[in-house]
Amino acid sequence: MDRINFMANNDSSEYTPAPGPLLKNIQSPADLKKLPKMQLREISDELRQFIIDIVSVHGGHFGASLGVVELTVALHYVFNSPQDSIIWDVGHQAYGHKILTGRRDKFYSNRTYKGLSGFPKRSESVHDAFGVGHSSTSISAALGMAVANDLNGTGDKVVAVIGDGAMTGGQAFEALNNAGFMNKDVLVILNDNNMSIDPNVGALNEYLADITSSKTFNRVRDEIYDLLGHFKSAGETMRRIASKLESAITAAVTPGSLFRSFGFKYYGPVDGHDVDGLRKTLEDLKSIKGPKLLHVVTVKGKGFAPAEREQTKWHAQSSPFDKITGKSLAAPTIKIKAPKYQDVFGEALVQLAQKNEQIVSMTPAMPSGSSLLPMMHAFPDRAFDVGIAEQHAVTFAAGLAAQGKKAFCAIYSTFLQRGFDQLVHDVAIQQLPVVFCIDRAGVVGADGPTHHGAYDISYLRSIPNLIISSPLNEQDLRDMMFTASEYNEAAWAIRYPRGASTGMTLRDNFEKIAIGKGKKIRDGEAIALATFGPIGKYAIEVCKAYAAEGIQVAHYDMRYAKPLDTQLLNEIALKFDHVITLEDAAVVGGFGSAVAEYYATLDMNLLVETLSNENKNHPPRLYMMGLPDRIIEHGTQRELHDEVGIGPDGLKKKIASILAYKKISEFSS
Ligand SMILES: Cc1ncc(C[n+]2csc(CCOP(=O)(O)OP(=O)(O)O)c2C)c(N)n1
Repeated sequence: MDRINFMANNDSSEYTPAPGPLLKNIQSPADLKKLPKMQLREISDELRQFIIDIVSVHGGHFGASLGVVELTVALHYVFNSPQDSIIWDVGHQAYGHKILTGRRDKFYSNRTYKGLSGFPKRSESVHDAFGVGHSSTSISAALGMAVANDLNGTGDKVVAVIGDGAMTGGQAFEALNNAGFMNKDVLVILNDNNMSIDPNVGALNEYLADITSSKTFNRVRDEIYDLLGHFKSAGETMRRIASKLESAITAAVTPGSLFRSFGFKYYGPVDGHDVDGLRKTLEDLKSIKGPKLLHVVTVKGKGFAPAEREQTKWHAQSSPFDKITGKSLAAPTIKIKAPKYQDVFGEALVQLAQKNEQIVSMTPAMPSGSSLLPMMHAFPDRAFDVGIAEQHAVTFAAGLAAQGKKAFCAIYSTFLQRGFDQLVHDVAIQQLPVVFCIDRAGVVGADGPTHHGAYDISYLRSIPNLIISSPLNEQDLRDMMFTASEYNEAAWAIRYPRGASTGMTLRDNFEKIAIGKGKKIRDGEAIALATFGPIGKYAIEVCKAYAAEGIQVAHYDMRYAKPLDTQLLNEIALKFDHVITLEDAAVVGGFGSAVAEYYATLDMNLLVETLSNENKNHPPRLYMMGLPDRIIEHGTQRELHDEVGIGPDGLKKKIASILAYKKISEFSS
């Protein structure tokens, strides 16, 4: 029944901590159901300990899974997966679910190359009802499944587990709106831990906080009930009035009126760490028809003190830590690390904002991840976390730009996918000069296919009034940001990858870089590499290696995918018969495609006539290296680059094969 198909994993540690005595015997939800109710607390404790033990060795998302241990146990105890579908929004909280559904002994491979995915994934297990990674999709998927179950007459149940952060995403509200109206049998569990990755923000968050802290609601409710008590001791008419008044007031002031207005029955808030209470509530809810929302209050990082204290830091851990103190056990590094591209962005933005008071900035829920925090601290009135709301972030930036502000929208490539229409409709058509700082462009590593920033060049390149650039290194990133900050003719997208920059020494000042112009990095003969973005580092490495063997391969850092530096491409076309384009992005519609489009329409004869006296009547043969047209799974960035052949080895091989081909063709001609 399981869809798991693992490849052998030879290189990473396969250490698996010993599971507790109850957990040891659980390979499926059916095994869990064999436990008597009174052992649910014990199994929850064992599950939590197992998550702590294994993540402390192998890393991964952490706080969110600890927070839903009891909910996970209760859900699998009461519902009947896989017939009943449990959909985990985002999915970073589903470690307990994976461990209880047959993947405990493979969990060491979580997020590693060819190992388990860090998110629920349909191809991995029948218990992963729906693939996730981006937030706020669960209610839509649940509604679709509920309608299908209805049409099929199965009577199977559907549950969506969604966090308070994910609930701020517009799609969640679109789905609530539709589900309440369609009156289908869907259970939405709102897992409210008052946290996104960073502290959750927005009016919804305050509404939920009001319910859970009970400050407003409970006080008002208690006072009204006291008052009603007096009425009730009066005569029959007064009692009837009191009763009517009570229901009206109850609807108005008891928690959940927002969800009720969407057509959901609201239950809660309930303690999400009381597994017995959860089990009972879920059993009751199972037989209640129609759209229902259960509001569960949990603590992110529950049961691991450092994670409860510093919830943002412990959202995810990439290196081993002491499972009691939380202290990092990563080997100390002597080498001073190069700053991450996102940190270079964060620092440069503050410096630019100091000089230019029109600069404002926003992030959809990733202030830590995209390093907007320094700007938010330095200029709290000019930097905004808008919640998990990418579409809104883009149009919000456009609104600011319409009023003359220079908006820097810090956004991950993969999440900007959500804002495509806003890019076209609100930014490009109105020619508003928003700067998009597109983080996590290219493969991101362990988060895998839902998070790779593979498509941004392809989806941006077709939009007019938009510059698309990518720096070769952190100095260029700073200078591109500066140039973009002073450019007001159109929007500008600067893409850069996850992780460390080159470590070069940076100038304090900013310098303008020419728009639409690339740069020759190294001269050469016969073969030219035209690279786009920081992946050009592989070209630098490979060209050096070839030079050591006496073979000169030319390298051009093209800097812009739009506008293309056609002058430089002409020069390359005249000089080289073989050109390799290299990018960390989908080849379909990417930078290489842009070059191919240009060369396909290039009139070589005209070019030769005007620029050179060489006898060349065809454009160079083009080799486009980038992400192939298939889903790229998870692994380290380097493993993935190597797998698809765009790492240094792949590049060397490609050059070698061209050299071999040239030799043969020279010989035979
Ligand atoms: C569309 C989208 N934007 C941003 C993210 C990045 N992200 C992953 S988890 C997360 C926080 C989710 O908060 P919540 O739903 O409350 O879950 P919790 O981690 O608190 O359990 C964010 C912003 C994402 N996965 N999807």
